Amino acid sequence: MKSKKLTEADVTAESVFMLQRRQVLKMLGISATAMTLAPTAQADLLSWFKGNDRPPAPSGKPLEFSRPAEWQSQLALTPEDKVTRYNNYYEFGLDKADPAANAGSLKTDPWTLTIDGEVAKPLTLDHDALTKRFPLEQRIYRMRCVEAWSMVVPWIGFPLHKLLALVEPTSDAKYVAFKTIFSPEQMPGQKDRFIGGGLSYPYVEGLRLDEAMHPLTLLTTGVYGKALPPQNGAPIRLTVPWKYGFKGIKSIVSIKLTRERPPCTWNLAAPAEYGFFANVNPHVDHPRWSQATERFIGSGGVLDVKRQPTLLFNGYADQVASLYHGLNLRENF
Ligand SMILES: Nc1nc2c(c(=O)[nH]1)N[C@H]1C(S)=C(S)[C@@H](COP(=O)(O)O)O[C@H]1N2
Ligand SMILES: [Mo]
Repeated sequence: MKSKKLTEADVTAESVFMLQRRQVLKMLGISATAMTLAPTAQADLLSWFKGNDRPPAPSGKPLEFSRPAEWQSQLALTPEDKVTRYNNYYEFGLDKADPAANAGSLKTDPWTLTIDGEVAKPLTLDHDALTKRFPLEQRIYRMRCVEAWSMVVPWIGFPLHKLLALVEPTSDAKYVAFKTIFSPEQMPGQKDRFIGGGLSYPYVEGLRLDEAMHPLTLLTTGVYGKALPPQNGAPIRLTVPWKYGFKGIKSIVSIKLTRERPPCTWNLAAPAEYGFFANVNPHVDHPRWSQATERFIGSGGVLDVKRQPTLLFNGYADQVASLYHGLNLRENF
């Protein structure tokens, strides 16, 4: 880190923000004059960040769900403790361990999810409706982060197209825009640039309507048989298995059908590095690292690093390649 202050120029990649906790503390420590934080606010942040003594979220309640054969898999699963303890959720800090340590206090019930915009029948769903309005299915999906690690995860949820059918998109609806809850009181990363990695909040994402309607696209309310823990995006998050993980926006409060392509958080932060489509593609490298292979996070210990080839569309090419017929995937990354 050359300068003591993060600037816009530092907002270039997820890996840039993988600062060690002590580096961030150091930055907070030296920032008393550099930053315009009131002394009490800074003390609050320091005590928050030293935390990891906050109570962990209570385990999610067991869900009722089916296991449709077409969505199960013979792939080895990433163990539950890794799925729920190795996370990206910058609203709660930049370290992979931060979300599990810090998201437990996020209040996810009551919750309101609003679906509106270019629709004939806008809808709001409360917390109970999220798991009761549509039958839940377990779907075992590969999950590939743009940082070149991957997991195989047994998600539980319902296909987004069922919800979209209910609200009846108008003929002007071309895209679907998603938004994470904005609650700086509960999310230290939204309150402070250092903790939140310099992203702008609330986190937003978007899909083309045909991508949103695809049978693989899931609104996810659970994992490993139980309601999602907060660090994985409770009470409801998006899962688009053929795209990089950052498209999978967490803790959604708004779904809006739009005419124009909606803004996306990582694309806004670094448009040359994170495209709107973000389809997993071994042939289109990130400007600063190769996407040809990935580190699979399985049941082994830290030394058991399994490198495997990245698959086009993350292994779902036979199901989704037709969505991109005639599109130059190198230009539209
Ligand atoms: N609101 C919000 N959603 C988010 C993120 C985030 O920082 N904030 N991180 C994204 C990234 S980069 C990844 S890889 C996945 C990680 O999901 P997981 O922690 O459940 O594996 O969430 C995505 N959704
Ligand atoms: Mo990611």
